[in-house]
Amino acid sequence: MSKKKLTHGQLRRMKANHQKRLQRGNRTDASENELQDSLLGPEQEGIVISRFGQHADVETATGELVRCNLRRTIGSLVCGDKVIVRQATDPSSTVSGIVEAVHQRHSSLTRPDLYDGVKIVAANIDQILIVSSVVPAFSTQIIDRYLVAAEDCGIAPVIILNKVDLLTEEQAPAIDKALERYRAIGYQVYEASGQTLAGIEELKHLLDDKVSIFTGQSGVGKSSLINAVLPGAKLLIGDVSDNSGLGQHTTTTSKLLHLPSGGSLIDSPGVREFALWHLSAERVSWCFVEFREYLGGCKFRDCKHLDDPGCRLREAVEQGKIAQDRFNNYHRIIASLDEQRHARQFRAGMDDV
Ligand SMILES: Nc1nc2c(ncn2[C@@H]2O[C@H](COP(=O)(O)OP(=O)(O)O)[C@@H](O)[C@H]2O)c(=O)[nH]1
Ligand SMILES: [Mg+2]
Ligand SMILES: [Zn+2]
Repeated sequence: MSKKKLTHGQLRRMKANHQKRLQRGNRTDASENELQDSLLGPEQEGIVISRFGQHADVETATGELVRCNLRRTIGSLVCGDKVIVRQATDPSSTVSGIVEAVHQRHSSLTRPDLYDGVKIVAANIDQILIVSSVVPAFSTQIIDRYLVAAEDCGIAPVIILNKVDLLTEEQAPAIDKALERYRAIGYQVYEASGQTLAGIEELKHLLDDKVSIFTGQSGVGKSSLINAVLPGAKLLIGDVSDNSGLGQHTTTTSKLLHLPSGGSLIDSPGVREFALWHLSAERVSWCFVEFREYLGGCKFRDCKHLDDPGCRLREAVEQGKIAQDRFNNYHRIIASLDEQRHARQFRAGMDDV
């Protein structure tokens, strides 16, 4: 995104102008960009509903949808961003407005990018709903990866077990135990069915007045749940009966959807899978919330929490204070980071040729 080469001075000035715009609020100022300004209406508050190419669809405070260009001063703009927009007064212009400035984000959902470091996928999200199910198989390994990603972004995760209608008597005890472990470390857990609509009322309340995003493997029923809480959404529902076990990919760009109760949902293909390879082992251990009180207490500063002597984490596992399953998943993630980093270096090396 920030490919243009700017000097520090230019960047500073751009930032200062940007700040001025934000502070100015709704007042218009014709001294700057006079020509264009004469074709633009007053400044209005808005929210980015979707972002694509060089444009953004912005919903104004009065509920109008405006297709906007972006001022050059805007470094990054994503779905969920709160912005200041001005609508074009000339109805014949190709775009109907311009994004003047972006308000500071209270949270950013990010994913690592091979070339650009970390990429922001969506902004101002209050909670990440991690959807799991029994088809595809229930996996704490996958849930823990999503939990790490959510903790890293500082956005509250909530675990949802979908397709409870398919839960068999044999499966139920192990899954109940796993969910209980998550509750014990402070996470909210919901059970629902996008099919029978069990638990949907509770889910609706969870979404009240918040900006939420659904994440989880393909086929767990994210689209079905979104359709259940917001019938007008009409998201396409994939088919997991094919051999790959992967549902159809139906969404191509992130989109913000309003709920009748006042909350919003961001439907985003960018968060199907959270890659974690950009995180250090220390960061991953911190993202396991119940590990935090033991971190820094191991005998060796570079403790790998394996068979290192004096490992406080391992002691906590032995004393039953940390669940063995979570500890195993932690080590699996650490091992996968190394693998992914190697694969990535290899790929990056190939690209250089
Ligand atoms: N039995 C059952 N099937 C469901 C439920 N929710 C979704 N499905 C089915 O699971 C498949 C994948 O659902 P979809 O919403 O497309 O999953 P997504 O890939 O996570 O968006 C579809 O065939 C749905 O009909 C549920 O609660 N119970
Ligand atoms: Mg879907
Ligand atoms: Zn240790």
